[in-house]
Amino acid sequence: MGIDHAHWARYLLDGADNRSEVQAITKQIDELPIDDAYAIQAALLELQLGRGDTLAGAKLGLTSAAKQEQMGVDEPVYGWVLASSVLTDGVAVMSELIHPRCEPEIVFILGEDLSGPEVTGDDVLDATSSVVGGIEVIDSRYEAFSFTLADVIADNTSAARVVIGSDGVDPRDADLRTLGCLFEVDGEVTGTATGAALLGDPAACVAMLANHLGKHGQKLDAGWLVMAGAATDARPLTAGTSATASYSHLGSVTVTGAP
Ligand code: OOG
Ligand code: MG
Repeated sequence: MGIDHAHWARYLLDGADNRSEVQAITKQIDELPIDDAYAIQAALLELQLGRGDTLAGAKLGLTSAAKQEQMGVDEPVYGWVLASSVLTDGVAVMSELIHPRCEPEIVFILGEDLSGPEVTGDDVLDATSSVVGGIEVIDSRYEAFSFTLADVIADNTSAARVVIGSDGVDPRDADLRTLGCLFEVDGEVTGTATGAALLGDPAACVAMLANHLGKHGQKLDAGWLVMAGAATDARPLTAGTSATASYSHLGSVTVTGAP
């Protein structure tokens, strides 16, 4: 019998809604092929759109060695960003999440559509109206924040919230590979990185995402935001914790864990 995508989508959504972690899917079935994992992700998105949410963009994850090592998964993943998850700088969030973590993100704001299969990093720069700094709050629905590649894909790559800074640059006015980021949690530096930590070039990551979507007959839309993936490892965002990502050219962004 085939894998019931709608069932597992509902299972993950219930975990998020009930704020309770759930057992990894791969602990319950013999095999979860990557195509089925993306089909569960699509079914989950359909449920979320069905109750009134809208798409604000898309994301990559596990595009840096730091993140791949932290999570024990060695391939990039692709997911969706819902409008309800996008926050502006300075807010306190999280009371409704399970075990949130935060991580710095370079965020592309698209001025034009990008549709694969043959999108290049240069095309991404052409289609991008600005690049801004952000912090993503990820929240795996799985027990102990632990998963396989297929599990994390099904779970929409742990997407939960994203805080977007206001100081954008034209992507042609800054070399995104040398763009620097300093990540601090409660005043302690927990990570530093440059854009090149993202598979050599953040724009090439976004091109990979556009090409992945192209294979499924989908595209990145003008007006969307796209996260290229965290360049440092993620840190717990517990109540009262404050995290700041400071970028060269892009200003800084802060998020605080609410009780
Ligand atoms: C998966 C999400 C990865 C990133 O930027 O690498 C991600 C996870 O670590 O839970 O968003
Ligand atoms: Mg991320």
